[in-house]
Amino acid sequence: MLRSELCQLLGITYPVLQGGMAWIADGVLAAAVSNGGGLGIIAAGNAPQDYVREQIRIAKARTKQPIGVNIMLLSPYADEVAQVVIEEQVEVVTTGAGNPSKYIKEWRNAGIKVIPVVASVAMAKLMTRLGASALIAEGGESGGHVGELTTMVLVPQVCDATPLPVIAAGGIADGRGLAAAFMLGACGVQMGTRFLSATECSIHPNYKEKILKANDLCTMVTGKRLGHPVRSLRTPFARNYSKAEYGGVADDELEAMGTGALQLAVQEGDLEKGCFLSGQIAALVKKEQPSAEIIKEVVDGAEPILKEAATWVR
Ligand code: TUI
Repeated sequence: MLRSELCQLLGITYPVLQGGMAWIADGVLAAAVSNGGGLGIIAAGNAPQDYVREQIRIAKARTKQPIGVNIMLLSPYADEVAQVVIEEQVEVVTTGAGNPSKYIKEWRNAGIKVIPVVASVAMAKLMTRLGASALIAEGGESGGHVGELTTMVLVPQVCDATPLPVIAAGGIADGRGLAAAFMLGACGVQMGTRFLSATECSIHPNYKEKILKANDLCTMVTGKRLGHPVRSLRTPFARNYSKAEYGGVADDELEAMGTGALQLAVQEGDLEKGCFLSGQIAALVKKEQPSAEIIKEVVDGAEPILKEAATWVR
């Protein structure tokens, strides 16, 4: 069975994490992933602390396995949510879209395993120095907030820069991706887009359908001008936003255009005004299925590849 040091570190069966997708990854999805042997992660996104606390309790009522919370560092509620994970005794915290330095010591003192997402070698080195338990090296193939580097380029460089376990993310949705991540030196993967099709993922049916119908060129990146590049499906919203971004619309107007667009996609399935976050790998997501089945399929797909690799002529 495919296992790695990450399984021991986090107390999970398979080295698979579910990405903390804002407004999407709730307590129900996280519990299903953890019950399936991976690590389920609740996304705090831009939500206030009460929402996050409620989702943690929902997850804990559904699973005895460890769960994680992803703290989106651009959130106005990041400081409060940082306390909630301590109060609710969450096992793992991942962070995204920024530098979590000021929180790490307190989380570690509370016995929480801290796994920051890094998008550069410099950030990987800083997080290692400050006492992270592991790192997620996320390439720009991923959905949502993206860095500059691709997974192929980032993962081996982060592995060289740290003695910590490295989890690869961005562009991974099947056994080939998991095997490739191991080849690059990672000891686990985080998948977001693949879990959008999970039975337990409660996004609007329009969102699921768009993911299941996506092709290789279906995503684009917007938001670079305001310094927060975000990858989403190429929809009317993304095209209009992009036009505004490069057409001289003022910063505050641009900011206002993006506000609430993700919720409109997730909750209303609004095909015109919704922002449908997705990674570039959406075309590999073929059907709706339970989270546990997704994890099993990915792990079972990687095993023969990694076995065969041992026989390749070098
Ligand atoms: O965080 C994500 N993905 C996300 S967060 C999100 S919600 C959102 N809402 C409004 C604006 C932006 C996002 C949707 N998707 N992924 C993890 C990730 N973190 N990718 C890249 C990074 C990252 C980038 C820079 C981590 C650290 C970093 O450091 C910069 C610095 O030096 O502070």
